[in-house]
Amino acid sequence: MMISTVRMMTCWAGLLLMSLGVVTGSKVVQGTDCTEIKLFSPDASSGIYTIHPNGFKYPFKVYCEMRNDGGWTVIQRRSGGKVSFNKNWKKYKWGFGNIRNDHWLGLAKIWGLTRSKQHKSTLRVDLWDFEGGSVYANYQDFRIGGEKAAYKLHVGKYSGTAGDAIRGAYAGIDQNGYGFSTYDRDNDGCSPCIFGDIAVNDCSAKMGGGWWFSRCGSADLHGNWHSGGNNRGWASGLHWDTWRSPESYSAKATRMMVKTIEQ
Ligand SMILES: [Ca+2]
Repeated sequence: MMISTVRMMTCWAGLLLMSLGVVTGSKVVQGTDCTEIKLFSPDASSGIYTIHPNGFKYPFKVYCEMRNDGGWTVIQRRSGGKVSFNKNWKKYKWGFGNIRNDHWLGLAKIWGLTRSKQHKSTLRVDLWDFEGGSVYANYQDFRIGGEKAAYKLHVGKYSGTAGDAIRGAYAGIDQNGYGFSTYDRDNDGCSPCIFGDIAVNDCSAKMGGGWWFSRCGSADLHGNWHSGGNNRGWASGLHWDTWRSPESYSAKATRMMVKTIEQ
């Protein structure tokens, strides 16, 4: 009751309360997500903030990328090999790594961020190569289902320069609509898939890390990180195979982030 009253006041007198913050327990909640924080505080700089999505059980910390086109809540970042993404279901559910550096925010939190009927979310995927270049992919209407639906992926219209790897570099491997898989939870589209003379039952084992694997698909940013000069031809890597295909190029760095748009 207390929290919802404060929330309503936050809506009415956003600017003032945003600057003061709303105290719940030991944490100061600064907004429902990074988009809202940026909206109420246009000068807010990129960094760590505590958010509390509407209807979610508890507040949590995130890294906000504050850009001219709005505040983006970072859900994934990779820039090296220190943080392994070869983790089990529980880790992918709750998140791992350090939000200031390489991390996965967690499926439960991403579900909390994208489930509201009051807004739609845009997913932006940034990819950096070892040659100084970068590309991006934007997906409108990004959301994931709850845990009972295996955090099923939904993405809408694609735009960008990286290509639509979620729908795939060729037909029949669309990852849109698939549940999330980890090495201990198989929700992929292979039972088995035949690649040449290899039968694959478990895409997570083949491509590495947890992802919304189909058969298995062209996107997987959660395989093993590979250093420059040693980043081509690996089955497991930071793959976005509509970009730099067909050489199975593993990216130098990646970032996934979400911006919300009120409906
Ligand atoms: Ca399977």
